[in-house]
Amino acid sequence: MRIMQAADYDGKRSVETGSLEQRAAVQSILAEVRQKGDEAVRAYTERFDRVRLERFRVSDEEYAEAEGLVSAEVKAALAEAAANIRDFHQRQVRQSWMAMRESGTLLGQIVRPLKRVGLYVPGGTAAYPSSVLMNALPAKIAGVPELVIVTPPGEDGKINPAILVAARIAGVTEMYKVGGAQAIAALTYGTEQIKPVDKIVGPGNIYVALAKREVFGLVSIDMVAGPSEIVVLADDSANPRYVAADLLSQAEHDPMSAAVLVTPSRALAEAVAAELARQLADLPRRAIAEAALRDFGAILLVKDLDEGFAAVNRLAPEHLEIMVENPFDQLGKVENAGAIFLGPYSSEPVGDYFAGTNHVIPTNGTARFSSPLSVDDFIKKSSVISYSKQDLREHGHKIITLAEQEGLRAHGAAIRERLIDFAKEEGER
Ligand code: HSO
Ligand code: ZN
Repeated sequence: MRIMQAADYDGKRSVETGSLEQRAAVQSILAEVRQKGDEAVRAYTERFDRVRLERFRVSDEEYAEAEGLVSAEVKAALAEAAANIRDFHQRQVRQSWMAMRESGTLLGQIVRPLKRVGLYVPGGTAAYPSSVLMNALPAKIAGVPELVIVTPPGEDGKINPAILVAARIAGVTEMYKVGGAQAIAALTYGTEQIKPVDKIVGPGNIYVALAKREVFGLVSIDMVAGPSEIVVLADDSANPRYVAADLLSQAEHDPMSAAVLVTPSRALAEAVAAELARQLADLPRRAIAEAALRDFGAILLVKDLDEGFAAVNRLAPEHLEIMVENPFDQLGKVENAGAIFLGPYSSEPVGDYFAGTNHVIPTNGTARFSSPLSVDDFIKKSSVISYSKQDLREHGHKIITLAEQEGLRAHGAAIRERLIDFAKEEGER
């Protein structure tokens, strides 16, 4: 991998906005499904997934059949991962609150779950059961009563059994064999077989991403996440074998994944470059990882750790590993990073699968202003105002002042109607 100065690497990857043709295709799919419902969904499924389905909903028998197709070992590991994810996300739950003032006024916030959420799960080789858990469990913990999965069927009309098993572990029992932009359309507008949702989450291909962007506003969506990224900040104390292996773990996701080492040590830089070449050799996804390292990977030399943190904060990576002596002493220097892994044993895949933190994390520098998927993404809040007579009597004239300054007479009048009564009561006393 290229070794260069930190200042020469910008790491920005263009956000996929799709070609004109792709956008037009998505728009016409959305319009068709909106007009014709299931009939259009069926036709697109036949065209893109090469299977004709009368009913889209996955049956109880299909869930049961999947159970027999997944090893006990995988099931047990998924179940334990799910328990860890629940544990971590349980701590994010917010309480509704009310605050009463002495004047009798009460203000508060009611926290409620979204009612119905759709989770898109990609098909093919990008069908990750771990991502089903990461998206579904925070929704469940938020208290979302209706959580539905849409996912494209294979040509045999079936769904990857591990996806079904993960869904069952997460407690999702409503699943439809529909993918692509037609699935996003069905979730947005509703069809005879699929009821519309309030929010759509989950990763998908370019058509799914474009469709989500298009329907945003009619429904809510999660972030549109890009290819995975990892930045490792390491000094001489780091093991080059570990560093290289962790870089490769994210490089194998996508030819556009970014894997970057930032280090003040030239010796480590060279050792990691050699390790990368060695470890790449027998990876099944070597071609993908190689392309990612070639086009978006780099080893950045810095003069010291402080310059290293400046580079990290500029990149705002999805995943940051800190492999230096006493990593905790350095934690405060991280301003922008989606997930921070400390020390030699916090390898990134620990977070992808098992620790309990969410693996849906902002990419492409967006950790500057956004956060990993959490329970917050599945709730909404309502403000509650119960104003007391005493407060309105005391402060009403200020509200009238502000309303009149804005030229909004009716606003002022709404307050004045009450103040008139207060004045009358005073007079009667
Ligand atoms: N690292 C990916 C998530 C994932 N890894 C799923 C393995 N499976 C998100 O950045
Ligand atoms: Zn991963």
